[in-house]
Amino acid sequence: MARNKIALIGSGMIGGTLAHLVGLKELGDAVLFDIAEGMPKGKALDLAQSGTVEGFDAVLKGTSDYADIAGADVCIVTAGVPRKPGMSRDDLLGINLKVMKAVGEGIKQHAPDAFVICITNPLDAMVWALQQFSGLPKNKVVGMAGVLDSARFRLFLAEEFDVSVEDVTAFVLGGHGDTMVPVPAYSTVAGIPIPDLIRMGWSTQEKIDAIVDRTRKGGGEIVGLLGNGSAYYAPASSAIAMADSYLKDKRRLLPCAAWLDGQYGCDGMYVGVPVIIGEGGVEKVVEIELGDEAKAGFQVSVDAVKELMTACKALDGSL
Ligand code: TXD
Repeated sequence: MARNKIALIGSGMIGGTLAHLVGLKELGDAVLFDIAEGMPKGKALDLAQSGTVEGFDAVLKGTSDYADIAGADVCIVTAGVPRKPGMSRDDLLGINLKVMKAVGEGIKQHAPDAFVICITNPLDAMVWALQQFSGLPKNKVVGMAGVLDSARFRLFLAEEFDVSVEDVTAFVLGGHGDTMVPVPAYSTVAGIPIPDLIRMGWSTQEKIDAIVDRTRKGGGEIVGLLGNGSAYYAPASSAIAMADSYLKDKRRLLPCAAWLDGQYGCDGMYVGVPVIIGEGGVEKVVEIELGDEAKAGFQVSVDAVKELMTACKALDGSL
């Protein structure tokens, strides 16, 4: 049986880590695509050589030619540029929007049947633009942010409660980072909701609020410590969890930026909600009832995403 083919569009820090995970987890063969010429080839060769030691047989190929992604089962998109000093948000948006256009056209032409996971920031607007430019079915184009935000939330909660990360589940909604909306009532330790744990004296509301705040700023904390670039291990692991659920039809329920047409009062946009990912892509958007606080927080998130979409439309008339 042929191995799965996973195309990584953008072979920088996250792209390289994704390829390593694809090999280690034996998810399939990986194509590392980048506009930079030698770098993806060098990474592919280095990673293939790590496979000799690790004992995986994946074919890893570096390329700058979209033809090489032909027939990919999954495309994970990290292509773009990070914000540099002196660059406004609109400058960044303009550049990454053009990148999404090129990537969308490349995927449309060479891998129209793929499940596409976008990681490029600003996430919720870029995944929307990528779907529009590629014209792929909306349930086959999804954005990664919530899995990462909830992973950060879970880690901090596990540390606070002094329990295994395995037993902590966290529920987050909304846009990536600052506007994420954690829902403590649906976040648990082995099924015990956080509000109950507070009542049991395991923590205090103040401590949980501080953890929520740290989670929202989780990306910035790492950027500050690294001094150069942004997080890549946890973002790569998060996208791999989504790809794995699709390729193995696991039907995991994960928070992802998904296309909404009416759910949560949103129409024609992408924002972070719980979805089921299976062999059909995003098979279901799970609509939960939100309390007033979560509802208000979600609306702030939605408005922020809409503002970015308006800015994208002003930059590219075809949107
Ligand atoms: O939760 C999330 N969604 C995120 C998002 C968490 C962490 C980082 N997040 C964003 O992912 C970050 O703000 C960036 O927009 C992406 C990728 O992060 P990474 O750390 O991998 O960035 P790099 O190392 O700069 O890699 C980007 C690569 C680089 O090699 C460029 O040469 C390439 O993208 N690039 C392109 N590839 C293909 N096609 C085009 N047009 C292109 N332009 C740049």
